[in-house]
Amino acid sequence: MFCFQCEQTAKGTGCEVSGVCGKTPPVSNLQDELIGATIGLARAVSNTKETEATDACVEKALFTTVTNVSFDDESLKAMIACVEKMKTDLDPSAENYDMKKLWEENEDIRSLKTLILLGIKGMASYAHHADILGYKDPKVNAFFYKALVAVGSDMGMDELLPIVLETGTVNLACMALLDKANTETYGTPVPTEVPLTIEKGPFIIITGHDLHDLKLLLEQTEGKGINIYTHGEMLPTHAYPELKKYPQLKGNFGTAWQNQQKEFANVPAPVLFTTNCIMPVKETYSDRIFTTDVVQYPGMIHIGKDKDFTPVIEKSLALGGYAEDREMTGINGGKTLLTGFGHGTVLGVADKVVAAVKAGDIKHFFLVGGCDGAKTGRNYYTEFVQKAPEDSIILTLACGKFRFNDLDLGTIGGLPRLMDMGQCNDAFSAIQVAVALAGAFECDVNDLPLSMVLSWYEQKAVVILLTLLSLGIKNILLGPTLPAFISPNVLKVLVDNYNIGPISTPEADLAKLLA
Ligand code: FSO
Ligand code: SF4
Repeated sequence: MFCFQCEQTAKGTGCEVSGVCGKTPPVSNLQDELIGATIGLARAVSNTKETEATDACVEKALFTTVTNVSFDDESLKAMIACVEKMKTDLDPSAENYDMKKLWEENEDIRSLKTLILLGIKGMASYAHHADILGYKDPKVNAFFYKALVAVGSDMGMDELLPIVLETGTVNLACMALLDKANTETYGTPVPTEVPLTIEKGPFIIITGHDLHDLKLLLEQTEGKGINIYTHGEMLPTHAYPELKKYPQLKGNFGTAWQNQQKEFANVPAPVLFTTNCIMPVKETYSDRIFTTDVVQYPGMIHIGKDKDFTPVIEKSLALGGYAEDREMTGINGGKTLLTGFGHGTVLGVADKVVAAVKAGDIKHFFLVGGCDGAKTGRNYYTEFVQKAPEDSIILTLACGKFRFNDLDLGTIGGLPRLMDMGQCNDAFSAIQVAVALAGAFECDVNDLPLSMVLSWYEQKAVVILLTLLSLGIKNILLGPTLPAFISPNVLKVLVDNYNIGPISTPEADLAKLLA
């Protein structure tokens, strides 16, 4: 096996014996085979024509190979067979691609092709969520084929580089599509305080990014005496009017994905995984894990397309939950979390924000966002937020925020200093706010008192980074380490053009960014 797609890759260079994430060599090889077959399908489509079925298939295949999504060889084999059949039906002469060729390529070509491939994996997850709600953008789907064909091609650096940036540009359209899908379906998020106390009685924990699964679970648990708690990236769903109206949507359980093996260990409730970030399931809680959609783990009960959550509901009732209310806290001891500051809310008070900047009450904005992960160096983000000056606003998103989202940072001019914009895909909101601020101050986004301090773990973060670069955003700080798939020459291009750099210490970075 060879895989270097995520931040925790072995030795910072690549997993070759087994995955640090728990991915076994057979699963890794099947995932490569699936991508190779999907490139074959993309070739077939480019010789013929795409269909709704090929679009959905490509999205699903790409999403399935994102880190911490599927550990299940049987479902991967079934997916490969399905992609193969679809390809053969369209154009039997189209050849699959051998991913070994990619891993053995010249390091700069490999680096650029990997950026494209990982970018479309992340983007495919967003396209898939939008698709579930009935929203599609043909430009996004067309790009998946183009990008896949490029990964399997003999293109050189000059041809690949523009496709890397195009990946970012198309992902902006894809995140906009998902934003539209989510807000048109569930309403514009409103600022919402989310309790961390788990009330007594049966409950279900739901994690991942899929709002539609949560909605269906809320419908199916109505009047059953079961409470629902979000986990991880599901936290921002509390802010959507059409979801928060359900009285049994009570609060949030636990922190970010990398703590699940500890946090799920003694909980008298089932956990439903709707998207990624499932870790190898420990025996202590394996009877309580349920998966749905692309998430698959051998031996766990998988809820199929019918979305009948009865097994989860029955498990919850059988386990019964806690006998008394259980007060829980965030990492820093906070008892509640605040979310719901999407572009709708923040731009709704834009005049207030602009006035506070003009009056000198707000001197700087920081976007501290991205994924969480297991590395100890990630304390950087907590310290950064704690040490940021009191006249600064912190915007955040994705699961990295669990390091600091229970901190009370106070307010400026009636606005909370720490504003959670939502899931990783809500980077769209951050971009909207940045563009609006640049408009209000009649300057370039790079001339705003705004700094981006990002954390990455997997492929969605990769594609968001490409989007920011495609918008010409400079001076991004990235941590906890730079990706293994960025070759020295490609890094030089990124540094020369965008001045991207690694995080150092909170003190030094704050001094640099505020200078
Ligand atoms: Fe976190 Fe996982 Fe949203 Fe990622 S839950 S690490 S960037 O999947 O997707 O932020
Ligand atoms: Fe290693 Fe990450 Fe790939 Fe898992 S996803 S095999 S940890 S590089």
